[in-house]
Amino acid sequence: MTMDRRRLLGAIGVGAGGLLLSGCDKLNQSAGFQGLLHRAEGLTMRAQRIVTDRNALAPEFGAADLSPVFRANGTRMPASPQYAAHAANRFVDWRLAVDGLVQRPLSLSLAQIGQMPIRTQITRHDCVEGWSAIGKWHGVPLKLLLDQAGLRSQARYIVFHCADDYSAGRYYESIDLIDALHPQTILAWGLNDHLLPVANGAPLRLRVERQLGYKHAKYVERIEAVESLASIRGGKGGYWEDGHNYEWYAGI
Ligand SMILES: Nc1nc2c(c(=O)[nH]1)N[C@H]1C(S)=C(S)[C@@H](COP(=O)(O)O)O[C@H]1N2
Ligand SMILES: [Mo]
Repeated sequence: MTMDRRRLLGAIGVGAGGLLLSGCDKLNQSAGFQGLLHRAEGLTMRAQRIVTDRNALAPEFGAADLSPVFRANGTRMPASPQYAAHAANRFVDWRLAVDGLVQRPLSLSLAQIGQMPIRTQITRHDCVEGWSAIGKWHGVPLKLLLDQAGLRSQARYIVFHCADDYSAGRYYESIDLIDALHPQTILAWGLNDHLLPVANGAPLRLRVERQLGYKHAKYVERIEAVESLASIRGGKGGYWEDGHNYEWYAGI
C-alpha cells in the first residue's frame, strides 16, 4: 500500500505543497473522519491495530520534496549547564545510556553510535500545532541498539529520557515494541546531510515516523526498557500525556 501510494505520487509528480494535500492526508484531517475515529471509546492503539497495519512503512519522499527549512519546536536549547558544556565540546564526552530491562546495559559515545549502520530516510513530520515539514534524517535503527543491549523477556515499552527541562521536569516519551523495532524508527544524529542542530535535538533524537511530532523525543540521553509505564513519572508515558491529556498512541 505504501509503495503504491509512493509510486502514484511519483507518477503524478506533485511537489511538497501537493503532497500535503494528498488524498490520505485529507482523509486523516477531515472533521468527519476524526469524529468517526474518536467516537469509538478508547480508540488509539487497539482500534489503530484493526484499521491500519502498524508495521506498514510511513511514506518516504525525494530530495525535491525537502522543506527549505526544517523548523524547530518546543525546546530549542536545553537550559542545563551540563548540556551547554556538552554542546560547547561538540558532545565528545556525552554518552547515551541504554538500561532498564536489558541484559547488557550500554553507555555509548556519539562516535560509537555513528559507527553503527546508518539509515537515511526523507519523511514528513506532523506537529499537532498544525505544521508539517519534510526532512532527511540519518541515524541508527533503534532495533540495532536494543539488540546490542539484549531486551529481557519482560520488556514491553521503551522510554526516552531527555536532557531538557520542561515546566514539570525533564521531557520524556515512550513507545511500545512494535514501534521500537519498526525499520523506520531511528535515533537520528543527522538532519539534511549535516549533524543534528541543537534546535532539532542534538546530539541524538528519536524519529518514530508513524506517530505525531511530540512523540519524537529530542536530546535523548537515556533509553530505558520497562515492563509497564505506570511507575514512570505521571504514569501516562510522556510529558504531554501526563500533563496535557495528549494521546499516548499518536498514530498518523
Ligand atoms: N526533548 C524534547 N523533545 C521534543 C520536544 C521538546 O520540547 N523537547 N518537542 C516535541 C514536539 S511538540 C515536536 S513538534 C518536535 C519538534 O521537533 P523539531 O524541533 O526538530 O521540529 O519535537 C518533539 N520532541
Ligand atoms: Mo509538536
